[in-house]
Amino acid sequence: MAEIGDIANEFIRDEIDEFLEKENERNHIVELFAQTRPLLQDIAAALIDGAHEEVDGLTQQALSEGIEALEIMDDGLIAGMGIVGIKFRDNFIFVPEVLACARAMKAGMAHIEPILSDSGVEPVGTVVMGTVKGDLHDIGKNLCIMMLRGAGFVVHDLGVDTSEDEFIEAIEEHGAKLLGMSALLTTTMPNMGKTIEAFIDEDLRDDIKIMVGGAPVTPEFAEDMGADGYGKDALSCVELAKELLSE
Ligand code: B12
Repeated sequence: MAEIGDIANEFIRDEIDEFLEKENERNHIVELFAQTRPLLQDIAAALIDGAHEEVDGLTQQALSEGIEALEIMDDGLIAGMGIVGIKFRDNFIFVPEVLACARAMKAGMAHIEPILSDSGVEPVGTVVMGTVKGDLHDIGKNLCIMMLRGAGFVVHDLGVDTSEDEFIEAIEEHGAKLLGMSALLTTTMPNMGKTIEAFIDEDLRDDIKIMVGGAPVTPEFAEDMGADGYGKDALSCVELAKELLSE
């Protein structure tokens, strides 16, 4: 078993020491980083620090040194985001810090995505995501999208205040088999149900899977409105997406 001392990057070692309290998560992350190239550890560290310009530069450096785009994404960007996700869940950091990290992830992904799409790496699946009609909250949805893209999904982001028709058009246009809806207001949550009804009316409901999420949404509410699944955070969104598309 790897030890924390096997990790070259001091910042990552300190982050693990200070913020990773659950033993199984800690062991998993130590194992992961102990096997990661030092340069990719530096990328993860810069991402956790929200230093987008540094992530941008280091990602380009890693590519120019011949490291595979997929490896940079998995062992640098996604691994770093894993620590960010845990710190956010356990209330060590809050939305502004997560947004800074998301910006850094985006800076790295800007170099990785074109390479992955050119290299014909098959996307894991295609997802249409949006915040429902009347609702302007998009921070959580954007985190989910970022993690989905990081996990290899192609995501068409419809943004906020998305009508039933816009969801239907996007699903048809992109041939997507999975729809994700987000809502943060109790007043807009019912629009998820209305969108599901619109898919039924158009005879399209059986062609797709539907997942929902957002702070006020519960698994019971999701089931009642006829969704196929509910995810409590960005990590479970990725798991759920994989599960629904494999059915
Ligand atoms: C930031 C914020 C805003 C920002 C939004 C900026 C933006 N670009 O998103 C602004 C200032 C615009 C705003 C406006 C309003 N807001 Co506001 N807002 C918040 C706040 C503080 C944080 C929300 C947030 O981003 N959370 C962090 C993210 C990461 O969490 P999340 O969205 O839940 O997402 C996670 C999971 O739920 C899940 N998830 C999310 N979506 C999906 C989708 C799928 C498919 C899956 C699987 C998972 C998933 O994964 C995400 C990542 O882990 C909350 C309070 C709070 N602490 O929650 C109030 C809050 C949501 N807002 C509230 C209100 C009332 C409003 C306003 C009506 C205020 C006003 N009077 O104008 C307006 C409404 C505007 C509109 N029409 O939408 C209330 C809602 C109350 C209610 N029960 O309905 C809250 C709870 C504040 C409160 N305590 O009163 N808001």
